[in-house]
Amino acid sequence: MRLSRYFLPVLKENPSEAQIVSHRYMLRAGMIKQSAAGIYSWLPLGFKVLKKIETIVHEEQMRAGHIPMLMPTLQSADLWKESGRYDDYGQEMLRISDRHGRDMLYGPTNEELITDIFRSHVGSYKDLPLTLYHIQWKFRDEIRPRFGVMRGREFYMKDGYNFDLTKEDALHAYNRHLVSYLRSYERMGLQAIPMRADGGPIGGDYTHEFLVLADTGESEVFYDSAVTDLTFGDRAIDYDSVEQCQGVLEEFTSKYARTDETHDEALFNEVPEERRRVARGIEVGQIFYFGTKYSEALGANVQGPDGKQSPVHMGSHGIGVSRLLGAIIEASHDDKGIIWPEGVTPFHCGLVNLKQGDAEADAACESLYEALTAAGLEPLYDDRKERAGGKFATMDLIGLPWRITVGPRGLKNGVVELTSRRSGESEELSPEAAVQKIVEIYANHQTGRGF
Ligand code: 5CA
Repeated sequence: MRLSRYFLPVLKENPSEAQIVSHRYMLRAGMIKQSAAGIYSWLPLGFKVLKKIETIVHEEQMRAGHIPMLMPTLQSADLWKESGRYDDYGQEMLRISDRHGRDMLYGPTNEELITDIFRSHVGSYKDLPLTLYHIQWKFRDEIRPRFGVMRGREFYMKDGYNFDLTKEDALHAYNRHLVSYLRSYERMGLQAIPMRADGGPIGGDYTHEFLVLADTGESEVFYDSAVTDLTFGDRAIDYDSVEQCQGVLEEFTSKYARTDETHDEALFNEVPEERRRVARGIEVGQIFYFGTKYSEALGANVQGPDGKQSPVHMGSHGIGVSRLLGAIIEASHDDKGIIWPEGVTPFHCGLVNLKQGDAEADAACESLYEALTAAGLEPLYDDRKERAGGKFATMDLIGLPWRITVGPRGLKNGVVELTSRRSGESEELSPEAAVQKIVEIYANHQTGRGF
């Protein structure tokens, strides 16, 4: 993409409404624009990162054997009346009536709708196990929408639902989700720690939240610092193996890590004092096992091998896709702007022409642009007639992890400059070697595809 043809409305001033750094940088980097409290338009740069995160989530869900689909944002209230949650959900639910006076709602989550789909089409254990998921906009009329996409009213969420014959099978589905979530967050360059949590309006008493540690997080968390040493890495996993998935769950949840809702001071005190941590975290996902809560309420039964009918065991599993942009920025930035991890960066590298209009510099940039594109990478070429300082400031703000700088002086010696946004270090390389290095860096990252 050539910056002269892109739509990147960066702001020079700090927007006064933004209280935390991710919100500030998302506005300043022209990623989002507020449309109403807690509701945003996703401008091209923000949309690009959103789609990369979404792709990673899809890839990891499908890898775990979960099946993508799509349910609507607007739902009829009837199913919610059947489950009893229409009255229970409270003011967070946006209630609408259509022209015929029928009660509708903008879905805050989809347990009822998916259970209805299940009961309409599945009646036998032979069709199980089954996990269906979608990535769709949700609406929760939060009392205090704030911090930009972190606590929106309209937000983008992956929600998945498992259907199993027995509690044991449903717990395997739970563990599968835990593993796939660890993989997903790591691909986004994040450490998200599973912590025992509370079921809230979804229900169930077996649930973990995934938290990214950050001072600006809304949750208070208590943990054994040893949990921060755990990484999933690129180990192989067989999602059908009950033992392997259970093993990962045990490895990642046996140390003390809880949100304030489930915090137990006596248990916490058993952690060696030097490893006890009280901090804040951003909740980027939650998994639930709630048994037969919805299947009983909505009559979703399956016939077992013994011919008996019983309510199907379920859980639901969410990832805050739009919130993740904020969480990643909170975890990865400096005072100049965002520092995108390679896995989610909107463009793989920036290309800065220090002297636009200089025949040699222009030609070198064009050929770098072509070489990077031919290698399957997406460069963002700043081809505007701007001062170098302004170009660098924009690149630093939008946070592409790598930048190639091209100028007449370097070209005389046959070199361009390759700079890491994270370390700030630069090296001089031939244009071919710079391309090669970027190609190698991305060969080691499973980047989410975007568009
Ligand atoms: N049905 C279940 C699991 S699919 C569910 O709704 N879980 S949830 O309530 O925990 O939401 C899942 C994730 O969505 C949360 O972990 C959080 O990351 C994200 N989320 C929830 N509320 C908001 C909000 N107001 N703004 C942005 N993201 C949110």
